[in-house]
Amino acid sequence: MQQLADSSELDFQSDAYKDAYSRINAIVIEGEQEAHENYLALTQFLPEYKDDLTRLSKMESRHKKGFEACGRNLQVTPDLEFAKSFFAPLHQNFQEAASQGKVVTCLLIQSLIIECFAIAAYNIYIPVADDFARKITEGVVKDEYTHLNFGEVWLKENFAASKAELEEANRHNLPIVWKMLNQVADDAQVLAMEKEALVEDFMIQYGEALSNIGFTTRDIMRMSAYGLTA
Ligand code: Y39
Ligand code: FE
Ligand code: FE
Ligand code: FE
Repeated sequence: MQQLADSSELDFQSDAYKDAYSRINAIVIEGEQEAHENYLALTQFLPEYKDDLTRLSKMESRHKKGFEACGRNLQVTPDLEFAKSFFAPLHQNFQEAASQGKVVTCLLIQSLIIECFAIAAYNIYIPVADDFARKITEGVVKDEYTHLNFGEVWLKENFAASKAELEEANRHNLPIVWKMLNQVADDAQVLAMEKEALVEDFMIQYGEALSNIGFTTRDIMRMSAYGLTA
């Protein structure tokens, strides 16, 4: 779906824009911080990929710094408390899986679900961003595709042994993503990011990822339907 909102109407300095940005910018900053921590946590389960995961983790720290600069550029103070509560359910599920050594669940949450969410959000944001944030976000989204790819490649190589855990983790975590999207829809709209476009881009990325890993179209349809009514 095309971005329908007219970005030429946006006033990046209006109170309404800055208020919505204080939450969306915080979500992105907190998300990048948690992504940094999540890739570091994964090194303990995948020691043979320690260098790769450390590199991904450092990229996430750079992303965080970039988005902090975007907030400063608009003189917006990010509402980090809101952002922590926004991510809490996914964060808790990741932590719980990590404490049980469930690497497949950790990869599904971070490298598939969160990366696809990030790619969708950044793709939809780029055409309606201010010039400063657009340049930063264009650089970041390229990295996010490589993070998604890391998860896809590992899960594809370990598909048979991972399939049941992936389906279970999808069932528990996909509904949370729809709730998160609903929570952020009004603020996203103020930034000229349409909820329908976010949902569509997420579904395309996530469906393609599941397909690359080895799921059939039938599996993907079934798995994608979880929590759509959330
Ligand atoms: O891997 C990453 O860098 C992901 C952590 C970043 C998450 C970004 C979450 C974006 C949601 C924004 C919602 C705006 C509508
Ligand atoms: Fe990132
Ligand atoms: Fe934490
Ligand atoms: Fe990432």
